[in-house]
Amino acid sequence: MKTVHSASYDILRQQGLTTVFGNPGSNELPFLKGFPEDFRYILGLHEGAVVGMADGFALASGQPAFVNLHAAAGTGNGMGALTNAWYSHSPLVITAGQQVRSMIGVEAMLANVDAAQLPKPLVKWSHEPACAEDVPRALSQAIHMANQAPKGPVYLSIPYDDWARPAPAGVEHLARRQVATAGLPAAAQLRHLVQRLAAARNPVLVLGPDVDGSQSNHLAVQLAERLGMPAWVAPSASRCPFPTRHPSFRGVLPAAIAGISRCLAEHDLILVVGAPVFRYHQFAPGDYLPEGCELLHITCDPGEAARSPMGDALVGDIAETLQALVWALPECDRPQPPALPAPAPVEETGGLLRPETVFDVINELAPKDAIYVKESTSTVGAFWQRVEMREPGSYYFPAAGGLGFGLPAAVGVQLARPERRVIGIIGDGSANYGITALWTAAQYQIPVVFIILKNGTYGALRWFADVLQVSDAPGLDVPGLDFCAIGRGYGVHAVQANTREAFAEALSAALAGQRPVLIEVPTLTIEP
Ligand code: TZD
Ligand code: CA
Repeated sequence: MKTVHSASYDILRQQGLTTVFGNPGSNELPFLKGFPEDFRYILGLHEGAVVGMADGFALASGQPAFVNLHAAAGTGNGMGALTNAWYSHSPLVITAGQQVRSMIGVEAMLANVDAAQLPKPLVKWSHEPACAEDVPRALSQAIHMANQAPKGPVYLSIPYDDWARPAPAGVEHLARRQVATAGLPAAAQLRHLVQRLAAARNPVLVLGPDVDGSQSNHLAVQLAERLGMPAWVAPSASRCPFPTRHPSFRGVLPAAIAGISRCLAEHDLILVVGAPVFRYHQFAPGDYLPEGCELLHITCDPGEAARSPMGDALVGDIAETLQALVWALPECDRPQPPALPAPAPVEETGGLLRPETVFDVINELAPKDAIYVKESTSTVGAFWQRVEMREPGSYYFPAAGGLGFGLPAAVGVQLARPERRVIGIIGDGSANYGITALWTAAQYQIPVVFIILKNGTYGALRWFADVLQVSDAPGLDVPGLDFCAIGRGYGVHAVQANTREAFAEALSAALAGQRPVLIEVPTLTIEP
């Protein structure tokens, strides 16, 4: 007899969700019963790490990732990570075990009261099926919801007595369903875009994470070259959409209203692709656009299009639209912008290493297609300047700034991309929010190189405290952490490196091996 359990595993199998990121409790055991051999269970020791790993896996694979959490407490622990998954358009199918249906009302232990309400507003869809027979269909719906543009997390609460129930008639139709989207602009819309771009005197390209998410990086390059446009990365970058040593590359825009207008002052048309307009952070009021400048926005997210305070938007598939634009744009004789000069080496004083030096060594030694998962907030500018990224899918940073992404996501990215080396560059503050992912890396032998930049402080908050003129805030330093001891405690080989040479040696050794390694590097604090 087909059960809700077997029908649901069929759906997961056919839809390619055979990796389960989870942390189990009693409500989830009936789901895990008879766990099929062609599935793998990746155990995380805290739900923040579980969702962070799944997030990295979904972003790097471009496919929905399956998560199984424990009731309300497990969901709550995972919700910080959902802030990032929401803004990075990460297709997470999150399930949580519920008490048996007859004991939810009396609020027995582990009853998730009002379960569907709990993860809102950080999911696209949240649901508890009205009866056991509807669980397989709801699971299918969850997968297709998560995977449709704009992709994002969804949540399903499933009472544990549902799994053993018989599956309803017709359930076999669910597993092979395909839901496709057509996202090409209409001919007139495309013509209008082309006309406005061709008429611009000095257009500029601003690229966001969904360019990388749709693997359109090469199309962005063609577009920039076709129109002789400089290319910036949209502020608060969570992915790398453009090769960073291409002559057109200009860097990441500042995350402030006035700062963006200053950087783009000479332009008369800004074309934003695959990013919100804009992900501001520090409040620096000013004009949204430089004087006399217009903005065009291509996005896969109707919410992004609607909430922008300026410009005209077109909602569509990023890859299809860019490809159509590249084909339709006429040749243009505007010269290519000159390449930026390479960054000069920084002076070391013999004390703590500067993060710039650490990045120079990484740039020298890491494979050309290395993937960087970054969560060290004071070193973002230096990293983008100094570490070359060429390939799509080379950079991941928490899209909502919710710390606890970096360390787990590095593990998830490495699981999704075993053929490329993943280097996690994590601050000594950030590392603590997702630290238990070290255990998962050790147990499953996932060979991430974790580089912990230890400056003893929440560096970015020190900078922010200056901006906000708060000179006396408590709680900004994190002294007394020994990440080598912590790493070893979780089963990860760990070394400390205090000099350029020692760091180069440690990194080379880590890259030569095939096991997870943690390198702790005491560093100076620099400004983001
Ligand atoms: N808690 C969570 C979950 N997310 C956050 N973003 C913060 C707190 C606040 N926060 C920041 O926005 S940056 C930062 C904190 C605590 C400092 C991170 O310190 P770090 O990196 O050591 O990882 P730097 O390079 O020293 O800034
Ligand atoms: Ca720090």
